[in-house]
Amino acid sequence: VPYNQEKIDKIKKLKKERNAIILAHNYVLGEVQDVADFVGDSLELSIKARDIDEDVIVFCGVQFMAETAKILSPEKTVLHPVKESGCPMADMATASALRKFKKDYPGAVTVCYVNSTAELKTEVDVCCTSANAADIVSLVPEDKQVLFLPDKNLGAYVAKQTGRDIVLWKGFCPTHMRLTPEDILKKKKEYPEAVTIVHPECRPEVIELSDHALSTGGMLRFAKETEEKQIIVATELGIIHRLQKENPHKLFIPISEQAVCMNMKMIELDHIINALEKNETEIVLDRETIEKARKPIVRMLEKDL
Ligand code: CIZ
Ligand code: SF4
Repeated sequence: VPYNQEKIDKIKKLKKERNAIILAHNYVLGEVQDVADFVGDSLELSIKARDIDEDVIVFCGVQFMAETAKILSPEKTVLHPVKESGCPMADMATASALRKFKKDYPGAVTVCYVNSTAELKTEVDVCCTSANAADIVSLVPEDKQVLFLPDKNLGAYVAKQTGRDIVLWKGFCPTHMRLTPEDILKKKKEYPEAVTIVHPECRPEVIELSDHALSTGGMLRFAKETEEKQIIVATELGIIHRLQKENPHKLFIPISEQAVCMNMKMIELDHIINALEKNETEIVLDRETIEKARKPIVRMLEKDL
């Protein structure tokens, strides 16, 4: 019996009482992933949030993810158990700064990584995630300039994949930026047989040294399908929980102990109990923001620019 069985039981009971579903991102604490009804990357979580039947969504991830769930299911109650859990990358691009920036690129198409605020999404043409960024950029007509934000690393990677000339915003993920080529080289030396998978939020020189750049959802699929037995994982450490659970006979080697996003680790079981008992903290967005921010997300989901 897990040491926290009492809390798990309490969450199950509250969930039934409130007709709630728990969604969690691949980076949150293992015990939170285990109590969730669905765990995924941000694209999978968006699709799930759009199609949900329950009245209440408890979103265990960072703020922008809970906002995206609210935008896609505005009639549902969306609870974010620790409201301080934000994404520093999302905060690197404000709507007013983008409005100014766009003036220099009239006619350009703005492609916005979902790791961004709801307010920013009201000012962009289409969203993407790390799982579909190249597909989405490929939908932009060849004669149009692409502005990509907020992540310069994902943007540069997509430019390389698609062969497009992309104007990059200067945002980044502090967690992935901490990972260096030396980290990869060190692990490769220790595990010469291993294959390396990397998140495209990493620096270009880190991606360069890896075998496959994938979203967290892509990493999980890769790990299941590959014949490889040793896999170096260059992304936030929370993903190791599912990788190891779903592939008990393979060895997953975390790139570095530094690869931790503190924001993703804030949510604990007690916060989920509190969220369901006290309705904390409800995501509230005004009608206009929801309507405007919804457009680029729906364009992404329907691949219709
Ligand atoms: O926050 C991140 O870095 C995300 C959304 C990763 C992923 O691939 O799901
Ligand atoms: Fe934001 Fe990076 Fe944390 Fe993802 S891992 S939530 S991009 S800071």
